Amino acid sequence: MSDSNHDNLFANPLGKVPGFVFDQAVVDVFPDMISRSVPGYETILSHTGELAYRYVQPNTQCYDLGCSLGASTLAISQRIGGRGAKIIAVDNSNAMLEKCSAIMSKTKSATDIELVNGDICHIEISNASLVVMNFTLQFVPLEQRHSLLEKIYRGLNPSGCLILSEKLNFEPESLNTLLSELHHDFKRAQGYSDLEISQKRDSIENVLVPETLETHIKRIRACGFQSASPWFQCFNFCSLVAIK
Ligand code: GEK
Repeated sequence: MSDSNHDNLFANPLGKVPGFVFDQAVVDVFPDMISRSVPGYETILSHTGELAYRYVQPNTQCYDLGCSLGASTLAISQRIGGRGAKIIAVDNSNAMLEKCSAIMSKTKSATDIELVNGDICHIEISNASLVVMNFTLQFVPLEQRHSLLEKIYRGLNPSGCLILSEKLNFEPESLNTLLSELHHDFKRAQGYSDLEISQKRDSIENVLVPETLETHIKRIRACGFQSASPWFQCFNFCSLVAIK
């Protein structure tokens, strides 16, 4: 994805900041946007591949839910070649999937990859040894999150693995403020201005709805997973692994 453009979508004053959507303008800058906005993104991607190497079983399916441009799918495919497993990569943004498809057609993969244009709350999940949701559940309406996790649990084979990466909320509010400020310091160090940071925050509010780590773990366990733990955290960004 080296043809990525620089993200300056929020660089000029926008007046009333519109709600964030995954449209063509976002797609055009997406790799730059996510790598300069999510601390630890590259680590999470490469370890998604490592966890795939451990958990993906022959002749099963892997799901990349909210695949965007396929970065997690590619990290998985690089580590599971020759197992006869298939990756099903799902997103409901047409613009994302179109560019994802162009990227996939230029990339050699030893794994069968199917791109699905659909809502992750409505697709079928079956015969899965790995389900990855890297920074996607946070965009799913709160009231649909439990049933989505239940569906993932049902679709996983015994000992199957869920990787869930999310932006987190913290309690009390003073701790939340501290971790948000550390995140904003990170973004400043990545070259974002105060205006870009504050307009992006306004745009994403009510679109990206973070929850606490405790809420995630409680929900995962309530759906039946035998274990769940963060394996990575940087500021208010975390990646969890859960085993059926
Ligand atoms: C990566 N995982 O690079 N159904 C399908 N797709 C959805 C839904 C939904 N209900 N809601 C949101 N999306 C990727 C990054 S980005 C994270 C994931 C971010 C899609 C949305 O269109 C977008 O492509 C993706 O989820 C979230 O590892 O931008 O912060």
